[in-house]
Amino acid sequence: MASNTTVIKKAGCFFRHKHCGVLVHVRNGMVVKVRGNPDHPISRGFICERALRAPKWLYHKDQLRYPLTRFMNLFGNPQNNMDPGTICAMNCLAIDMAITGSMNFRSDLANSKCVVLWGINPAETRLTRWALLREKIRRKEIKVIIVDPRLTKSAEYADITLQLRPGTDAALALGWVHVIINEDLYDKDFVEQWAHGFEELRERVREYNPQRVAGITGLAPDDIIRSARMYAETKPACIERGVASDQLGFNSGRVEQVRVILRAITANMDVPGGNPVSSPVLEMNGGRFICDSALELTEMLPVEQRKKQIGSDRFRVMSWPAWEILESHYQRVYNVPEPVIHRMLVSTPLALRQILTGKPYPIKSMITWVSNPMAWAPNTRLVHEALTHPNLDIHVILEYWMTPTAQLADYVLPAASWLERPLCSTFEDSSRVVWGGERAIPPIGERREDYQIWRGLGIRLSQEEHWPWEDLEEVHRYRISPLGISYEEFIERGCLIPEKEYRRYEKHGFATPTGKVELYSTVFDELGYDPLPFYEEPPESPIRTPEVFKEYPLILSAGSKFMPMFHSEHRQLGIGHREKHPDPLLHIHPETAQSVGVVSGDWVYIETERGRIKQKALVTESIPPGLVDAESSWWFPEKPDAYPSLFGAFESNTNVLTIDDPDMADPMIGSWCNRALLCKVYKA
Ligand SMILES: Nc1nc2c(c(=O)[nH]1)N[C@H]1C(S)=C(S)[C@@H](COP(=O)(O)OP(=O)(O)OC[C@H]3O[C@@H](n4cnc5c(=O)[nH]c(N)nc54)[C@H](O)[C@@H]3O)O[C@H]1N2
Ligand SMILES: Nc1nc2c(c(=O)[nH]1)N[C@H]1C(S)=C(S)[C@@H](COP(=O)(O)OP(=O)(O)OC[C@H]3O[C@@H](n4cnc5c(=O)[nH]c(N)nc54)[C@H](O)[C@@H]3O)O[C@H]1N2
Ligand SMILES: [Mo]
Repeated sequence: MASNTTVIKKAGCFFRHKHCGVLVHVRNGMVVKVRGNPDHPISRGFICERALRAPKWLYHKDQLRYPLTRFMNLFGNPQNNMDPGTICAMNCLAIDMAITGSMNFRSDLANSKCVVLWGINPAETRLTRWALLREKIRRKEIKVIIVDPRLTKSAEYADITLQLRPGTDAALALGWVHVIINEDLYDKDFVEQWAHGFEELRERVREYNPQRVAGITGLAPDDIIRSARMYAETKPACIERGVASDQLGFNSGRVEQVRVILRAITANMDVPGGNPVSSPVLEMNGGRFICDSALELTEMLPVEQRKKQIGSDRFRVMSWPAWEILESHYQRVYNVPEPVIHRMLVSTPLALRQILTGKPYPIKSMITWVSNPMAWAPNTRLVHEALTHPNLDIHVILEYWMTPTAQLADYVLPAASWLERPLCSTFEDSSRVVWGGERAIPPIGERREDYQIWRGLGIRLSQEEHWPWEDLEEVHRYRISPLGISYEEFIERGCLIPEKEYRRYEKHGFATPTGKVELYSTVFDELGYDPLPFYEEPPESPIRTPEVFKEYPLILSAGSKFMPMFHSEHRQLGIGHREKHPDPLLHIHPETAQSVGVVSGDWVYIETERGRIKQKALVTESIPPGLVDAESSWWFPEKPDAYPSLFGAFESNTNVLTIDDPDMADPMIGSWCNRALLCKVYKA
């Protein structure tokens, strides 16, 4: 091949939680250009600025190319996964599984006539969904209800905007159930045949009348009623959830519980345009695609080892106790060889405390990959203390860059990026679509696929028989082998979208103990939780903690996500993202700004009972008075890596401010509280 020939590789972008199909132009073995793939069935040529700037990102001088030490031996883990999923969607998955035996938090926007954007800002965070929604709005095909304290870009297009007081989501949702039952707007056939505990639910929601809910949420009673009617009467309707309600502490799990109930009683569950029920392992081409669950070998973990999962006896819905109740029902209904997914994640605040105390047993080693806990995890000082504590003998990280977390690790191994490895993803089986893409270039320097590092570890532990595939491409070829298409065809198509069968429950019921959607959850009951949903004030609020409110009179959301950043990534200078968005921003209403003597562009301190950070004020009317929103996960690669700076890890990161007390976490899940906090703001 002539050296100046450009080769085009069909890769799958991995800069966010959706894999757009991209065409990577490679010349002389170098990535020179990335463009959208117009033939990709889902992304259809869409590409965002992050992927456009990928060549600058890939060849940035600070990218890690060589290991910063050698590797060694570890392993042996009772699913002690410290993962942000606890406060990001996987908590909803656990609630959905407990109540319906299936996942239903995803929405079928394409076929829907009414969407509830529940604490989600797709214009900044779900760009392909946003494009689809805009198109449907333009064609007047969809009504839009927004549940968000801020006026986001989507609010311009909304039929009803509900700017509720932060953290009161469960009350609003219960108010909707009240209206829907009271006004006979529920689907009697579905409720009669497929729901368990309707009478108990009716009794419970009696107290959540629109007047009372208006008092809690700060909304007008009429808006609560109108929006409940619109959701219940426009068929089909779906609820598109965002991450804010996953991060409310105490009441988070209850928000999702009521949303499941809403989908069920309006018969929007598992219909086109509603919230499809997904039993991912089943959906994948009838079990013919080899799922993550099948590769994970969850069932091989010895039963006595399960009990050791951190917090398993405490946060029981996202752990083995729930799985053990549900497993036989999954088998009864789905009858597939693989275990059905049921994410079991530990509550990060508990895991960090266990590193420090060594109780109930010591944690001596940690492997971090695709993660920067010094940025994302709650209580940055505690994270720092745990990661530098002598109890933690060894910490290995697989990374692209030196991050504040990598800076504290004993071994830093350079990871191959999405341009240097092939893709075959089902988002850990939470999607029925299988995304695929080829590697654009071989790994640079000594970078390895994350998989190869894990495999190396497995082989050192004499587990050869479980790691027969040498690299990811071999794994991917194996995974699609039962599908009857070649690997090359898979890459060419860019993704596989198996046909969706709706209302499958009509054949075999739901995978719950009653075989129905449990409006009254027998699983929660058995695990020692209230089987019915209820509202509870956030851990910190003008009502629960008026004495704190006196000193910290503003409500803080920490914090909304924004383009072009993805969590703590893309902060390096020289790619173009930081140049566009150089500083961490605090959104503040003009009246609030005036009352604290601040104008746009001022550096301000944001202080809670736990600590203070510095961000730049952005005065805007999109946020209501009394509420401020601070961007999360900030650090500064250009600042000194040495102490006390540590890349500015403590300067502007909202996780210095959030609540990580396990007693204030959601008692079912262990998720902590980043939203609806109390703070004060003053000029720096
Ligand atoms: N650009 C960009 N895109 C991303 C990401 C990123 O970091 N950057 N991250 C990805 C990931 S992992 C996730 S989880 C998603 C998150 O995507 P989103 O769910 O859209 O996340 P947020 O922007 O955090 O929150 C959405 C909205 O919740 C509102 N909100 C705050 N408090 C409350 C409350 O108490 N109740 C309600 N109802 N709403 C509230 C905020 O005002 C905000 O507009 O984005 C994904 N996409
Ligand atoms: N206060 C507050 N905290 C939050 C949130 C919030 O809204 N407020 N949001 C939470 C949410 S929703 C989420 S999802 C989390 C996000 O938290 P994380 O998912 O941990 O995201 P990052 O902190 O950006 O860390 C990702 C790191 O992985 C590296 N990386 C990326 N891809 C790969 C790869 O393929 N291989 C390897 N080895 N490394 C890779 C990147 O360089 C980066 O340093 O943050 C959570 N934390
Ligand atoms: Mo997330």
